[in-house]
Amino acid sequence: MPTVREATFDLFRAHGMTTIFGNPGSTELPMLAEFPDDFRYVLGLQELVVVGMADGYAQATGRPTHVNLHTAPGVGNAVGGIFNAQANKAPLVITAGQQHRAQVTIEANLTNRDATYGPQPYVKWSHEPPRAQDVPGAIARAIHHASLPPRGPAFVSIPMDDWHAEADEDRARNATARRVTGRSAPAESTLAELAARLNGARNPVFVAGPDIDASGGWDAAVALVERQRLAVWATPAPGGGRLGFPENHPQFVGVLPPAIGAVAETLRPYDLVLVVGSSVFPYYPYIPGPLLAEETALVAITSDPGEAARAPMGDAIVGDVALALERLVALTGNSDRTPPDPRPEPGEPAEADPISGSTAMAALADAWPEDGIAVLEAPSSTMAFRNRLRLSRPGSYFFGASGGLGFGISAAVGVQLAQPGRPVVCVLGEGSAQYGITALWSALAYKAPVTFLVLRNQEYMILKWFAQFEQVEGAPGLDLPGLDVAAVASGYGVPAQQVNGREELTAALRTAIGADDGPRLIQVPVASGMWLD
Ligand SMILES: Cc1ncc(C[n+]2csc(CCOP(=O)(O)OP(=O)(O)O)c2C)c(N)n1
Repeated sequence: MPTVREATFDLFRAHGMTTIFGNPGSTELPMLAEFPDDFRYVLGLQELVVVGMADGYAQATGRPTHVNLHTAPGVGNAVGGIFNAQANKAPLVITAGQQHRAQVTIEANLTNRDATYGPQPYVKWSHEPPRAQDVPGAIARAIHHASLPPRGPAFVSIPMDDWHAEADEDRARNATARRVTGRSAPAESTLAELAARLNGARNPVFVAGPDIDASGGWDAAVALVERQRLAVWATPAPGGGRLGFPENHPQFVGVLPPAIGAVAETLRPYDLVLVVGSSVFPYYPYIPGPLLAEETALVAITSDPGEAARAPMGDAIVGDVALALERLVALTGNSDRTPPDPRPEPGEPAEADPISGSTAMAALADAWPEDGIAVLEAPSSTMAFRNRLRLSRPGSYFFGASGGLGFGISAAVGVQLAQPGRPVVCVLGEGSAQYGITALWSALAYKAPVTFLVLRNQEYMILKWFAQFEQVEGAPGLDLPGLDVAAVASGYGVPAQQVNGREELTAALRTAIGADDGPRLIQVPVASGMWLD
């Protein structure tokens, strides 16, 4: 008779989940005992980065990914990362240890009281099995919840004595054998109606969201846009955790602004807005105004019923984004509309000492490898990055869609472990870098050859910008004097240097991106400012 532990590891094997991201404690050791050779354990030194690494790995592989945390304090540290993973729609199966069943009721030390409550608002399902024999079935259920659309984290708390218990062989075998799939196309008649609306529209526009990339709809999006000669906007940057469309394409016109009034103004020229794979919309600052101009209609296609239900305007069609796009390509005709004017090439940024964020992004664009992947967490240079890098391949851009910092360094490590053949470059503000800083150790330990580029402006620039916008004066805590991330990285053993100016930066980036034996970190002083181009 197999133990619960043996049955559960078989379940993980059956789902190809043989990489576990974790930070262990005494309550997890029974699960990790006699760790099988065909599994890999990736250690993160704090739980926020454990979840962040798994998030990057899950998104870059497209597969459910196991995260193992230490009872209440581990889950507590992880909650910011779980919030990110939910926004990123990362399919995480999060398990956490729990006190021995014999001591839960008396609340012995490290009992995770009300274990299912901790992560509850941010997970699709939160559970502690009533019997040890239910553990494999509960984890199987968590895998299915995490993997079904909309993808996202699911949580199971497991008392530490459960692992040695005898499994219920029949239940475990059935749980391991089951396959659950959830890709469904919208009804053909609904898509045919939408295709007719598109064909008949005077000036329709396409808004590309992150789920185009996640669903594998990239080529179909390009085919539809070209056939219908649509202008393409990217969904507002805060929610654009992935790119939905090649940003060097002549029909790509820019990134939508992230506020109600400004979105309506930008979309005013269009009579039909087709939003694909995005919420409507990931707004952030509140700039009031009409949701859309009166003459503008909107239809969103999303695999997420929650996104469809909460959109404040327009129609929504729920179904798999890639399948819907493929059908729309077949159902729409070739349009003879005039395609939009291509957006201008970025100009040479002004010379200054220290360089601007725009100049730093120009240097990165010069050094950019064909098959590079970007992980971005550099708030005041986000728009300069989007304007200057213009990434054109699927699976090449990851951004924390919730806005919770700590995603950058850790997700970059996870993405690199998932994509060992592609160079990963992680662009960071020096403030943002601190939340995930311990993941530098994991990058080195697992020889993940990520190039970290740290923009050092000695402040929380974006918060100063928000302070102006919110008409807040005299707020404390917005300056970061003397924070030397290169020195911190050296302490973790990561080869690191500070460079100055565009030429030194370009040369250092080329060298670092070319290295494949482990991580490198480059820090460059940049001037204070919001870098929009
Ligand atoms: C977990 C978390 N804590 C705090 C914030 C608020 N916050 C947003 S941006 C920011 C500062 C980022 O500073 P830095 O990375 O140096 O970038 P800069 O704005 O200077 O470009 C902070 C603290 C957040 N988004 N997430």
